[in-house]
Amino acid sequence: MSGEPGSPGRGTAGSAALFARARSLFPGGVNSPVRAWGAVGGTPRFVARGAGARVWDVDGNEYVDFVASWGAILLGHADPSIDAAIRTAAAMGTSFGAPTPGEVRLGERIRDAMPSVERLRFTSSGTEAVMSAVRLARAFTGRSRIVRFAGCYHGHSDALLTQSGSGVATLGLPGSAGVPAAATADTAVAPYNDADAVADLFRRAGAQIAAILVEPVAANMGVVVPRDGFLESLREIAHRHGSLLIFDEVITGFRLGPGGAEGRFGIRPDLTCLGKIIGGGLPVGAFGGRAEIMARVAPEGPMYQAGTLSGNPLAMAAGEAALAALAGTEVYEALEARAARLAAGLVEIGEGRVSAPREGALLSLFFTPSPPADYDEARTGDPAAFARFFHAMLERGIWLPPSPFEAWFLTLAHGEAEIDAALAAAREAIPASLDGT
Ligand code: KE4
Repeated sequence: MSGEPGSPGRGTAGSAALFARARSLFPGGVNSPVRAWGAVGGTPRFVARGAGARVWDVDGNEYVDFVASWGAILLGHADPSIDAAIRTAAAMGTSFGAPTPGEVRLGERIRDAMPSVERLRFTSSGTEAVMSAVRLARAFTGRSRIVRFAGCYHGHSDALLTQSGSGVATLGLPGSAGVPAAATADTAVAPYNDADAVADLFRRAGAQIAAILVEPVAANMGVVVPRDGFLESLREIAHRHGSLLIFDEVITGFRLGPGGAEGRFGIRPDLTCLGKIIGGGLPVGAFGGRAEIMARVAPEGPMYQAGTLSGNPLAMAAGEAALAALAGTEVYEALEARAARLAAGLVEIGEGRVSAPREGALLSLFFTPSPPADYDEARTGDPAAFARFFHAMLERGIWLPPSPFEAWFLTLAHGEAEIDAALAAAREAIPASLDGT
């Protein structure tokens, strides 16, 4: 096997050569930080193609893929229905800067699936969706303060880049350079799962708080599930103080079930942010909620928000094909059963030295004896052990998210064989990682 270890058989020369070229072009050689493998080291693999649950790198190495475009791919790579939808749409033009029938059809599908989304607007990323929802909450309430949670990640807009998860956590950054103090002065950060801390913030400044912003299942510090009653407490606190509850469902939307976390937990937020799955792998985001709130959005209302490619016809076509394939609960029951088998298998292999928290089909692995309840606990895991684990799995053909602060993403194409392969690799990789070899 030529090149560094970590490639199942065919070496890494092609990825290494591309990475050298990429580093002269892009900061860190990548177009999004987590792809640079900063937390685990080694040469990031360049993907040549994907199909179903698998991807092949440019050297021809095959992997079972648990990144799945960070959750945007739920049907599986190169899904024929999404491929056909994109081709059909592209043949009629790629973008018009005008309304199209596809955005109406996709918007209706989302509204039918998520009752809290009475009206919505599409964007081209999750960051835009959350940034817009925060601005809308401020416009609707006339207040400026936002409460969010350490370790959650809501995209890279200035006001939300403090103690964030995902790539910010992966790089060990407190926030981001270039964000002026004024931009985060109105953002208060509480520990996830700590409703008392939120109640305390509201006791002190409730009349100035526009919204609570939360990932209903945290998936950007690894997976941290909400304690019983946590989300209900947030709903009650916000309502009592005339603030809004915003669910960031960019990851959980259409992953935790046809109604996302809202449907799974039976809690109705005032605003919801979506992304990833609703675009079928193409650039997309959306924010939506109560009609009276959405009426404040321009051109109907005074809160400005816009986007050249918002509602892009190809993204709408891909999203519509994706949601059409997800209609009904059977697909989710099968997906969740496979995620449950994987999580249980990882814990059994770890013999009390690892935890694998899971909600629905969302799971991750921590080198901690019990599942973390918040960001501080999530950071007690041994990063060196995770890095060893990542590469040991990669060598065995399993491509995990290259950070302990991310979720593992299954697709409908992850069948029993893929779960068996992941557990077989883990049976060697977990002990080796724990023993430092
Ligand atoms: P985008 O702007 O990356 O489309 O979405 C931002 C976002 C918003 N809200 C949540 C809950 C999210 O998880 C994200 C983005 N997720 C990360 C993965 N954890 C994107 C991966 C990346 O940054 O490359």
